[in-house]
Amino acid sequence: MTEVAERAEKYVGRGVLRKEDPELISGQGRFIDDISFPGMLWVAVVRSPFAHAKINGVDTTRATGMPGVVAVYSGADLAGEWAAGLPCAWPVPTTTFPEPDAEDARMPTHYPVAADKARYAGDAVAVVVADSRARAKDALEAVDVDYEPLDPVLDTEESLKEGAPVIHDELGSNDIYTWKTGSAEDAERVFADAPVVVKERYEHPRLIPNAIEPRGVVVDVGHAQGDYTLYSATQIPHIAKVTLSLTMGIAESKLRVVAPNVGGGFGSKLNIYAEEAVCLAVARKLGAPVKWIEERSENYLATIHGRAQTSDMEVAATEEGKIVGMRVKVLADMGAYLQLVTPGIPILGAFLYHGVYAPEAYYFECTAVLTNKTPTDAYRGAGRPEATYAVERIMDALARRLDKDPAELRRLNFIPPFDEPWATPAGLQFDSGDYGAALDKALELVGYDDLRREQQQRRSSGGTKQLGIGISTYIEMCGLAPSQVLSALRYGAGGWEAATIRCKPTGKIEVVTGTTPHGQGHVTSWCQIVADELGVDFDDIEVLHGDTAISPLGMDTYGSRSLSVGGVALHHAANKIKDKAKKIAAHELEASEDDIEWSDGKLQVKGAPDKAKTIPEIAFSAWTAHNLPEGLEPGLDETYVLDPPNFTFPSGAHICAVEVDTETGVTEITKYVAVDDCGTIINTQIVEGQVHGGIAQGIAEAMYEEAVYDDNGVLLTSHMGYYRVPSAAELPSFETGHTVTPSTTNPLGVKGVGEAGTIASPPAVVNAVINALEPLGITQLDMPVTPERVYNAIQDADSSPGGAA
Ligand code: MCN
Repeated sequence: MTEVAERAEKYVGRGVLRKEDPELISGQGRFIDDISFPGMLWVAVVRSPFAHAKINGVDTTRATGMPGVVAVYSGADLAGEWAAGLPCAWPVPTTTFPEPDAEDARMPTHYPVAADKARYAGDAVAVVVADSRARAKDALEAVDVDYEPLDPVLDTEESLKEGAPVIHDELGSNDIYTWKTGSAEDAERVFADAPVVVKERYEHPRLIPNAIEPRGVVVDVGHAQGDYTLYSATQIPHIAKVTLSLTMGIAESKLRVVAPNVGGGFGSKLNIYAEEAVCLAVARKLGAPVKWIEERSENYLATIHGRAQTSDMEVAATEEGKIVGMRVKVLADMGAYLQLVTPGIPILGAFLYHGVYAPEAYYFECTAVLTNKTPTDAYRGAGRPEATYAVERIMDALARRLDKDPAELRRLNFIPPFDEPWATPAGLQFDSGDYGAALDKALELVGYDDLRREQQQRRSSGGTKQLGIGISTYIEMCGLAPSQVLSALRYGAGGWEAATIRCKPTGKIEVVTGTTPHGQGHVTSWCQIVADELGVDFDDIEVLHGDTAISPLGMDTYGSRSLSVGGVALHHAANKIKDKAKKIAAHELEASEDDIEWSDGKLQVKGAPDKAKTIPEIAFSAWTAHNLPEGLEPGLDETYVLDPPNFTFPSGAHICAVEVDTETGVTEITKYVAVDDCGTIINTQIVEGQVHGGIAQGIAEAMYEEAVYDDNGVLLTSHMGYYRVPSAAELPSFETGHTVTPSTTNPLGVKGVGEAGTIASPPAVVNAVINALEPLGITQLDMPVTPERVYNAIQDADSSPGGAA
């Protein structure tokens, strides 16, 4: 087990208030729409109203003549601007992991503006450039696109059938890959012999990410010709710089990418979008700064969607409920194009469909398929909510089948507590865990026994408000890193992260991080780590990020990786600072290096506390360089680039209690308890906020949200009036608790927390609703469990042969 670093613990572990907030809550933040340049032009995008249509021609004459319009470009006009299509960095091959691949991934080219065919309603087909936003928008309707509508294919199973409309002609069919892991044969054997087998199909609805700030892009043209600064509401300025250089044929040295304040992303801004390339192309063509700001309804069409997977999940068990096998077949809707990591999303769940249990046989298979809908990609949790939902739903189904208490069934099957890496049936090494401890704590917090008693009373009284209790004991895999493992999964980038600490002669500390926070509070957390590690004042530390000119090295923020990779890199950089500072302290204090120790935030001669140097004192000496040890470089700046040895595996237990009105189908959450284990906690308040936000998003998924299309592939839930994003008023108070099993992967013992709530909560809610309705014979409901869906299920159950009527 890695030793957890010893620290003074002055800031770490406390709920220090976020340094970021005064600026943000007093309107001083600088978001993308706050950025403008003299002579700036506005870009607006013409989007296809058809889900699938041939483009026979684009007549720009009328639009070009409109007031203020500077240029109008069709896809064909811009074709010469692209050195390559938009990037897809995760070409998951058709293979059985971890064997070498048999066939390469089938990757359609995705040009930023479609020239031949529109492939989803919302696909960019032309671009207007004008001297104001309003004039650019006005001219959109004057662009005459000659569409020839084609039959769309909207359903994944239909899309795989022989004779289905082909979305990308060059591929010849719509299947992208079938990727497998585990042993189908072992699973077959175990399932054939098992006395109890439960199989269910779970539909994971297509979701629309709703960051407070939609996307936006500003491109400034530099003084030197061919020199561009791209400001984008993005989570990934570093990845954008590399990939957009390739798409645009711009040398990396000529492209600076800045993510200013970003109003949330939730994975949807972990992408490279058409509009980023379009704005660069227009700025290059016209030699002027340009700006594009996404409208909310555009956001619904043209920003990636999430989830959209069907899982056929099976569990095999003994009569006593001991699980012996788990297998799942997933059908994943990629949408019309492969965005940055679209194909890889189901693979992020592939290793977790057995949850916190240890079946002897495990098999996962996923087929990824194109449809004429908005592309899907990473949305908070990305693959892991799908896995968790399936395994935690089937645990309840198994409990029902065996007439066992769902908490007891889980306890019977937990992987026992461990603090050494544990080899999973799916081929990973979980870092550490104590799943029973989290469940016990959650059961106690929620008052499980009392709730079950109340449930029995309500059931016997036959009232119309039935109580349901739902449990979710989840595990997730985050801290996306070890580059070698990512490479085995065919991920197209590394998983390392960089941190630089500069100790300035003034006593101030500059931290440069390669992570790109957009709501996660890295500035505060990173200051806590550095303040404790270097014994410096929290307020003397400044954290710089989100600008490739200032922070050239980085892999950005997603996959709840920032603390366990970027924060740990910072810890290592601080150690490098201390190592160098020790040499200078020893020299100045005329002691041997071996006699210098780090104590109470200072470097001091062992046993002589009055003979000590602080980091700011040494930083000044290192800057003047008047009296440094022979051969030592001046300055006290260090960089550490970390590629950790493993992912981290946060876990926990969430329990939801609901009251379902059997006359109306309305569900009210009466209690929600979350016990999360994210290893050592740096900032208790930030963790609390992350968990709260995550649970809110998971409840939204379970009860409210779903992207719905009509038969022609037109998005019906096209704005917030139709797509129901719950507000605080619809959500209960959450009761939270923690267990701490430090990660064995990193010296801080930390695991990620940014997605935990979203991953854990949907099965807790749906299990609770089904549990409430069990006496009516209802054992299956898909998300979202809206009043209408619940009401209809009750009506169907009433009229069925075994129904209550
Ligand atoms: N933290 C901590 N102790 C821990 C774990 C985390 O104090 N043991 C703190 C970290 O220091 C950091 C925050 O919690 O300040 C989140 O850390 P981490 O779990 O490493 O996640 P990331 O910073 O990498 O954030 C990414 C994650 C993802 S993948 C999505 S999606 C998401 C999320 O964070 N999108 C968000 N949280 C979001 N929060 C906001 N406000 N907006 C988004 O778009």
